[in-house]
Amino acid sequence: MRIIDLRSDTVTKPTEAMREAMARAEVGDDVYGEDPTVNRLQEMVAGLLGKKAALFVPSGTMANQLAIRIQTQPGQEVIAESKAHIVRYEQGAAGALAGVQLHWVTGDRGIMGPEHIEAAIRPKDQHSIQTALICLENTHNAGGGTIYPLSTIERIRAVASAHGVPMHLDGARLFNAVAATTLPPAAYAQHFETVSVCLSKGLGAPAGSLLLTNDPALIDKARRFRRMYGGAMRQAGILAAAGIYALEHHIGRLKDDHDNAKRLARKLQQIPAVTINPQHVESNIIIFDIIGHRLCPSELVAALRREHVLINAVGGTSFRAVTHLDVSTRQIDAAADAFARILG
Ligand code: TLP
Repeated sequence: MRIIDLRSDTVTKPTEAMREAMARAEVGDDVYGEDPTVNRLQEMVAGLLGKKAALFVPSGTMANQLAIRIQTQPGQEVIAESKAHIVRYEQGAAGALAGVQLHWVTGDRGIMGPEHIEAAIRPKDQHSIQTALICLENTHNAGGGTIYPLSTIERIRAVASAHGVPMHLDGARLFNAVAATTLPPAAYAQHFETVSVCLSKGLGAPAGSLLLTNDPALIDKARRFRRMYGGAMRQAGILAAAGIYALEHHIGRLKDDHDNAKRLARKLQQIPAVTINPQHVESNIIIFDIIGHRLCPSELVAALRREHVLINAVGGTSFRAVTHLDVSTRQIDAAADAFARILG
């Protein structure tokens, strides 16, 4: 039986058509700026997000870390939500590589309000550490794929501008927010000095992310640090071609993943041991709790694996399932049946 892999949308494999686009890609040495396919991808994404410049990098983590490195000085502070990817899943890179301290703010399912940000910005006095950057994540992964209301971003932006603090958007899944709201990506991106987007989540490319900004000096700086961090690639056009294909063919279908996520959430809600509010499922990520079951989280994950369903335990009683282009609606129903058999 085929595995139903709901651990992440990062597990998606390139389609035949994407592989063909990769095989056909015109390439050159991107360290010399001579890979035409990388250049085309960078222009395409900059255009989509309404930014002047883009830099192709191997991963979302690198894009986020470059954004932090180029906009801060060691000893400064970066505001981020307490469950943000930058806080939880980047191996402390902001401290290790940029020498900054992260100031965690707890949001509501990952979404911070302007009042939280106002309270977290440090006074500009001799004693206080200085706030150098504010990071938002949209959609918010550990918050359960939550989408920042544009009005909240606008109000946070107003606070940031009043204090002269730049903003970075971890937009690893920005296109999921775009698919869910039908807002253009630039409507979000306009409020941030830097934005990172990923091609290897729901868009289905095998690797690659971009860092975007309007400031050519920031992109030059990012290019140097990309080299320092080991992320300068050569004939990267093969990967960029997958990204171009993904952007041309896979944005529209993200809505199917959101429908599948809602469907799974509604089915999980029928199981008494599961705590979930399907209304909280806004995109392709489902976070739910299993409380008081005889199996501990690792045993539950193992039991589901025996039924060919893969999910992640994400701490305490919480679990995460993520829908994506390699999971059909029929497989969602089969996964829900497996949950019911094990937990019922
Ligand atoms: N997220 C991965 C894991 O690292 C947790 C996943 O399975 O969801 N920003 C956000 C919001 C992300 O969710 C991720 C990956 C990244 C950045 C980093 O992307 P990569 O894995 O390309 O470094």
